[in-house]
Amino acid sequence: MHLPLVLLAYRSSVQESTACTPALLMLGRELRTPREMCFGRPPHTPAVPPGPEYARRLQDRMETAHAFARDQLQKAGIRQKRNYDMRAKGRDFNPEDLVWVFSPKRKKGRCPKLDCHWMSKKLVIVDTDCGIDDAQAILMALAAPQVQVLALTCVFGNADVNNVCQNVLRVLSVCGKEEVPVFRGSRGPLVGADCPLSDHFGSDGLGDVFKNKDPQWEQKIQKEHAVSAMIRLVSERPNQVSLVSLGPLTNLAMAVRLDPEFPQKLKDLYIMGGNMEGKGNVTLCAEFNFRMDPESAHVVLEDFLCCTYIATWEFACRNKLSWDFFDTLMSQDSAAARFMKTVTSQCWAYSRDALQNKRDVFFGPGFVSYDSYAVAAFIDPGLITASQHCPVRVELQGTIGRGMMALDPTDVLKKAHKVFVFEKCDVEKFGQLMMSSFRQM
Ligand SMILES: [Ca+2]
Repeated sequence: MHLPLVLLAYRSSVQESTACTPALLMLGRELRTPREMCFGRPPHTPAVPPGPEYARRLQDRMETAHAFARDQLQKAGIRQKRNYDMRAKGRDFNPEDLVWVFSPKRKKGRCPKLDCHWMSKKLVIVDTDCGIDDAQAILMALAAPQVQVLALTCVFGNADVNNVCQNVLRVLSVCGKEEVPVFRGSRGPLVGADCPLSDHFGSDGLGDVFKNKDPQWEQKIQKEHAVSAMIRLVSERPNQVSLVSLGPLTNLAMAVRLDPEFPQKLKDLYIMGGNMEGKGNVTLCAEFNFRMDPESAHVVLEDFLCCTYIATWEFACRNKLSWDFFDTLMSQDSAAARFMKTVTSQCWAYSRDALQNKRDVFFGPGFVSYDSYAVAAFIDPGLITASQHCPVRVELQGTIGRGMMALDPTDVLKKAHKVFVFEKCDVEKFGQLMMSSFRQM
């Protein structure tokens, strides 16, 4: 007589705890009911005559069954989540993610969840010294439908950090994404300053084309420092947030000094910077982002033991796009394209006069949007078709070598941690991603 009692308890506890329809009672099949619960001694043994005592015992038994059913329901939920995580082909999903469970390709008798490619949004913090190519890279991240930019953290580099903040705000307003928080970070390198700020993209970083400044810009910057914001946002979501670094690595080095666990809490790290062939763009052997703060670059490559991907200067140059592509990109009818056309219009870095700079001398003429490679690799890892997996170290000494990144494929340094140094990318797909990001904004 008490088997129906157990079923009744299941049903009521399901309805109580989930407020779901009786269809959820199907879940009862999932529950593992101990044999003695169904077939053990019924509540009226030893014999109790009908009356208050019998009712009390029955009530006790009901409550035990309720508690058991609730516990089983919780465990079933955890079991289902674990099974999904182990077997599904898609990415992990997190609490509060919205997922679509219907699959038109569903085969009869198979769980639709296991046929779907579940995608939760990829979370990212972009650390930037916002010059023109950063602006383009940020536009790309903001336009990607599967990406959520948690924060933009600013660092000195292409311009003074205050200019960088204003440039980031300008990019956000172009694409109507003012809700993304902007944090001000480091104003200079960890040690000294033996390299002047770049005028590569004009003195303000955006080609010196904007005469009007937003008088309210300072109020739009968050009060919290970029480094503490970075640590907070990542600590709140351990192993879910990627970090893309597009400028000198000062904020990142400070983050690991403040919180040594910070790198382990990151999902992964993408860096635009450094070099792999000893060719430099700012000094003979060093790339700009690393040369602006070699000590920070050193700290990051020694202490960030998370999965790390590096788009070096030579990699970007070797995977350049054509100037014809650039013309098509800029002539699109969108706010982003008009903005980029304006900021590149008077910038010598976007001049096509061949052999005017080191890049053209080494790699021939072409359009290179450096920072976009790091963001693109984050958005679609499939774009990278070849990379080296090896330890790296940044040289701190020397008039020629300071700031240069050295690759160690033969393990001379005996470093346990290896990084991925990009070698080749699918340039056509990269161009398509860039083109579509301009179209959407
Ligand atoms: Ca940059």
